[in-house]
Amino acid sequence: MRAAVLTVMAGLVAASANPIVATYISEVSGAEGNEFIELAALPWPGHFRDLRGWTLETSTSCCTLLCSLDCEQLIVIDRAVVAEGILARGTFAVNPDTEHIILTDTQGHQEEVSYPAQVGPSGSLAPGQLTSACRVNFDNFRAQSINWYLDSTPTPGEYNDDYASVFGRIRGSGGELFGYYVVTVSGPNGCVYDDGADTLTYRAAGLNPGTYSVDVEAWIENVRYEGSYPGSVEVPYAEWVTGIDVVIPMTGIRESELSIRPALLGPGVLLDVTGRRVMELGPGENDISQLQPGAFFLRREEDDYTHKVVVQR
Ligand SMILES: [Ca+2]
Ligand SMILES: [Ca+2]
Repeated sequence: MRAAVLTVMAGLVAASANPIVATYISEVSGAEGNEFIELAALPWPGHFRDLRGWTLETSTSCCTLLCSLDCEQLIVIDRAVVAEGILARGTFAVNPDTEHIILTDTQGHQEEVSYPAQVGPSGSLAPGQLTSACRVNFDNFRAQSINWYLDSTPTPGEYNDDYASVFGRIRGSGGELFGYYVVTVSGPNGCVYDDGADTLTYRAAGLNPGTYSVDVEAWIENVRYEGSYPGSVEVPYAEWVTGIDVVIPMTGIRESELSIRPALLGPGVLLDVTGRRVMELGPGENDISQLQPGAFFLRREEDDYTHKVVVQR
């Protein structure tokens, strides 16, 4: 077994793990008479965010937000609320077929969405008159899925729903169960991930219709294996495609990395994937021998700077 020690450096850090990407623009509709932009704090909707003073620009309008996102809340900005000066003040308009939206926080950080360029890498997807562009932003442990899909039944004020998902089982060629795996489902209309620890089944959620390939990286102890679903997977609109099982050849590569895939930051806390506080972290080495293998988040409390780590044994 590897050393179960997590080293926390004082100050900033090693950029070897990707930071979690937080997003706020959740859904966009340019349908005439029903234009709206939905805001949600993703991938953790429990996260409070004060949006007052943030600006929301489109190609033909600009408004300043007057609201905050409370726990699990979604906020809908439309012409009516802007006209009444309730949640925002200024102007508001969204085009259906081509648009560039910029959300700017009070520090000047910007989140941008443009369609059709961004909503589907094929460059052919725009929400149009009858659909909305919806974002999925799930943090699946090490593998964060951020993707856009088109939804024919918009959900202003509710979580986005009609994306497609791919389900299956991950096993070794001798029936082996992997300690940890990451599944990647990718194609011209998007890419999503799932991962799992000590389980056979995966669900990769958040897809547009289209043709996808399914690839897997998997580990038993510190040996890494790779496999793919043979052939491509046809994904219909808003459906669950099941039985996409991947059998992985048991020819692996022994990894020499540390058992913690590291993102080292200043003193903070270790959270589990539900956001529950697992332990306080001090500078230097922290004994994590009591932790089960899996994914955790290191969070520096003073500014919520967060990195994912994966504990493997
Ligand atoms: Ca829907
Ligand atoms: Ca929605």
